[in-house]
Amino acid sequence: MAEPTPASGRRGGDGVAPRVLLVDPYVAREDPMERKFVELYPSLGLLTLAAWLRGHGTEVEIVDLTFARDTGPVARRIERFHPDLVGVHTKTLTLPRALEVAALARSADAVAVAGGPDAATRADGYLDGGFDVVVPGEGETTIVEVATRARDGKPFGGVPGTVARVGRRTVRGPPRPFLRNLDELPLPAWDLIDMEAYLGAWQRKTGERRAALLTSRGCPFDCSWCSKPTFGRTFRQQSPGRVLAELRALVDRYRVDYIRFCDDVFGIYRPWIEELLDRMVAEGPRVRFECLARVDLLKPDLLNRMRAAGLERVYLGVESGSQKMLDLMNRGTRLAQVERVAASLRAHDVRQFWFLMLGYPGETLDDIEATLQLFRRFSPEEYSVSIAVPVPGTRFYESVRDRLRGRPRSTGRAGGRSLLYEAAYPEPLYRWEQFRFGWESRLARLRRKLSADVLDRLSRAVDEIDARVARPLLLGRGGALVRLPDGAPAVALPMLSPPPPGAPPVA
Ligand code: B12
Ligand code: SF4
Repeated sequence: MAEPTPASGRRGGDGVAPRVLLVDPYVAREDPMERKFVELYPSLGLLTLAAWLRGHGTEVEIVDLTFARDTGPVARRIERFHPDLVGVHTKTLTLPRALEVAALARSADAVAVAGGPDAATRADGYLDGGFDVVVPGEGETTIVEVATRARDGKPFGGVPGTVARVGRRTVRGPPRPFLRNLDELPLPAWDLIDMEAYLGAWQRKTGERRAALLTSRGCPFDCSWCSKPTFGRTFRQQSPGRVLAELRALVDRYRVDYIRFCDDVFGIYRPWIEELLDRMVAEGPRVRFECLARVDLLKPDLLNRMRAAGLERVYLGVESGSQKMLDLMNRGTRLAQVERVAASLRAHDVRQFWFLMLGYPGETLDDIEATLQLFRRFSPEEYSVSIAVPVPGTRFYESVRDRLRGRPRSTGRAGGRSLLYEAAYPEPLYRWEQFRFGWESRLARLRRKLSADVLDRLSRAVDEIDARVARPLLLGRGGALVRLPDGAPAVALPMLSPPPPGAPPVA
């Protein structure tokens, strides 16, 4: 195969602006989690890329398939816009649609480029599937160069920050340095998508006009199961002033009144978050907000200030109720911190969403029990309890590499609900444990309707079933019977209907 060059009739040299069509192939109605767990926000990666391209002499449009039925809108836009390059944002879940878009691009002689978390972890798969180029890391500077080459009909092999095919060889260009100063990023190109579709959907659902905002890129912590394909362990953040400018634009242009800060961890650097919160209070705009935080960073005085600035809901990576497991995961957090923060959030009337994980190597039934007890004590308003997913490129993955079952996946459709490696116990045991968390959560919601005594008895009833029936069945002779062969579809126990609310991590 020859090195890919665009055959586009638009090749125009220096005088003509390259044309780039960016596509988000996520079709919400196809996401099995969407109705229950997914909260719809546009991809900030794609909106920022678009704004950056626009600021660098490129004509750019976006097709966002979130509210569409299929890739029809992409075909129609390609026909009208004649792009030199079609750039696709990828997640594991959206792979089939991404490949369809690549085929549409190629049939229109445009260069097909894939970027985002999924393409970053398996570039070869995307090149095999019809993409010309993959951009596995930060996209801004790289896509400008790739778009110019696409317009000029130049080859892509060896371009920094890309992976491309030269003949049959996969050629990885040298790494592209990360942007040093995130304040250089323009405001996301909200005008290129239908923001009202998102805001209106939120308004109907919650009465609030919700939008997402990102203040940093990357995370300096090193949890052993965490995959960071795009930004690695780097950490950069915008100045509080730049964040406030974006906040104001959202409020002024779109009447947004609720913000989701989408950072991997919000407020890692204490002086930074203090300045941001103080200025939000002093200068406005006043919005309510939610974020993902670490229990070791949420000190009591900080929590007070966050609440005063509008904090409504916090996502916490609690993961386990066993200190031994937190240490094995290299979480860097203490159980005492979880307990302090959980109690404090309750006292401040802030909703808490806990991420919990079962099945990490080294976990025993006692550890699972400790997690359930912690969950019972604090009954977070929302939670997700997933079965540990060994994602390629992580230390966890390396440690179970010789025990993988079926095709290893990064988080996607079944992520968090299937056992993807030979863990200590069979998959049905973990499914059963997920059910127990669901049961506890339902009981907690009935607290106002039923007496403490009745609730306690219902809770103990499931403990009894667990001790006398479920565990002996799943781990003893019966356990051997339900053990799944490699790659077999998950066997749902009768007790697991309706499915446990333990969803895979949403983000
Ligand atoms: C915020 C967030 C959400 C939000 C908003 C989602 C959205 N619309 O993007 C919500 C809560 C809605 C969400 C939902 C889901 N999410 Co989410 N989410 C995140 C999170 C925390 C931040 C995303 C972000 O804004 N990053 C910052 C931007 C700047 O980075 P970026 O998007 O990667 O883009 C840069 C580069 O990747 C590259 N790039 C990206 N696209 C392209 C395209 C081209 C052509 C090029 C050249 C470059 C390029 O350039 C960009 C700028 O530098 C990430 C984790 C993370 N740290 O990235 C998970 C993450 C992206 N989510 C994930 C998942 C699985 C989901 C869900 C599928 C969950 C589910 N349903 O089960 C849904 C899908 C919903 C959707 N709309 O796609 C996974 C994806 C893993 C994978 N391999 O698929 C991640 C990586 C978390 C994880 N580690 O598991 N998510
Ligand atoms: S799990 Fe969260 S805190 Fe840990 S490394 Fe990943 S992003 Fe950072």
